[in-house]
Amino acid sequence: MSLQHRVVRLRLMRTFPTIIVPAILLGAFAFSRRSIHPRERAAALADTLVMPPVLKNISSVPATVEVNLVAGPARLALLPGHVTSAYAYNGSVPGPTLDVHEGDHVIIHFRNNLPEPTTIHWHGLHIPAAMDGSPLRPVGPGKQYDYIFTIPRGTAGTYWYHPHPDVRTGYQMAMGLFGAIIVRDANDALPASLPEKLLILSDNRFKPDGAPDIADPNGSQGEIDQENGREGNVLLVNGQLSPVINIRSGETQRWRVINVSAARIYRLAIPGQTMLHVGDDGGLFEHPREVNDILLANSERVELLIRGTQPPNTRTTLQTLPYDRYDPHTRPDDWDVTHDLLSLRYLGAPPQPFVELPRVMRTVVALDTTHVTRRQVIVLSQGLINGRTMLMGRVDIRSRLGATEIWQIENVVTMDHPFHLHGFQFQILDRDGVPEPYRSWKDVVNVRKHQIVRIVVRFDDFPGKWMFHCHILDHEDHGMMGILEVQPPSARRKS
Ligand SMILES: [Cu+2]
Repeated sequence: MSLQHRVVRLRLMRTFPTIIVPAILLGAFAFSRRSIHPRERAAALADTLVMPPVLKNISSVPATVEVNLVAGPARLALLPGHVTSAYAYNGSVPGPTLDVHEGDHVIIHFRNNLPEPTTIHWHGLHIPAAMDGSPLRPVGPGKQYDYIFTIPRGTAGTYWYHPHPDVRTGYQMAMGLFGAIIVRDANDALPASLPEKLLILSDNRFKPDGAPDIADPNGSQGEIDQENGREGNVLLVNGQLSPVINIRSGETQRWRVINVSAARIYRLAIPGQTMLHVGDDGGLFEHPREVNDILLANSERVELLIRGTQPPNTRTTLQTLPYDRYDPHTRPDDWDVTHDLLSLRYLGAPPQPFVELPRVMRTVVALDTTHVTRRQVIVLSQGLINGRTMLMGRVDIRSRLGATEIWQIENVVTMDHPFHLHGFQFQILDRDGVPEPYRSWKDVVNVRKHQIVRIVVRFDDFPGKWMFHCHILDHEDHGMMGILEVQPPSARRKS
């Protein structure tokens, strides 16, 4: 961040009052409970939620992150307690986290040890098309590919990576292939002292022996999966069942949450307390939003500040509340059931005062819509985009490098479709004509049943072919996808 930006930020921090929650009330609880034995306290201090390993940087060059990443078969427990044959990145599910800074030069030596073609898509990153890991550039079994890119400035946030081969994305992810990407800003507006947790939310369906239960596409369950997207009845956080996060009364934790589920949309809530929503797909936005619950569609990310507003020695849960994304004809019977994802356990330690937070975290400049060169209508119906399924050899939309466009995404059917554009972050203008209440950077937007969402996007860099698709993996694998070609100014328009 430049000095000028820093000065602006400091000025904004002075202009707006800070958020401080008084800890006085909490103090009353602190001494009313039994005292805890030191040994008990030490055990209680450890979260049972385990963070995925971090990819090891093998480069000694400053601002360079060079890593080895292998996708291959593995024997491990996708369902805790049941070892099975799975797919894994570097032998772990979730895969190891790619932890980088803005401006870093990233080199990923990828090797495909799977018995089938795959790719790695760096979901949400603004990088050259050849590095995007789209279905257009499969990496065959036994083959290697070096993904090389630079992390653009101003893109600090939470992203993720996953396979994106033609037709097989849902299968490979159900087998265990997904991992997180954290892009850091050296001058992050949030205090570095906040404990940070990464929560990768996945679901899966298992056979009795613990192997992923992937339905025969011609059977009745397979047909339902194709319609609804494959939902599993086992909900996992970082591959774990009902793990525990400890929190101290008065503490503030920074959670980065990623929905890697094939079809499940989460509506996250913590009974008894609110959450501060501070970031979206493309990182922090301007002002924290206090929310009771938050919707997290497939492939979306949120950053949340979780404040320890409850008294010591209490416990609550992170839940996913019912959310009706379904067509009434195939809506599952248990759609209205609330699921617990993890426990939030308040330690016995006396409350501490809440940390001060900036009211303005990052300036998100609105994309200029006064020079929009085109308005594009995208119609989502069941399994189709603009009435057709994807063809690898066909370009569906041609745009010019440097153009700013408004895309009007119309869902004309009775189920939600989360729409993802590769390579470019966009801003949501409005949903059914209602202006988006806050501005943030997004790469996926859930377009609800019969909803019209307008987004604005600027193709500022990186010509080439880019996917846009529904992020319900079963829909994507069955062709609910199209190809955008961003053409340099010199290229002649073919149609
Ligand atoms: Cu869809």
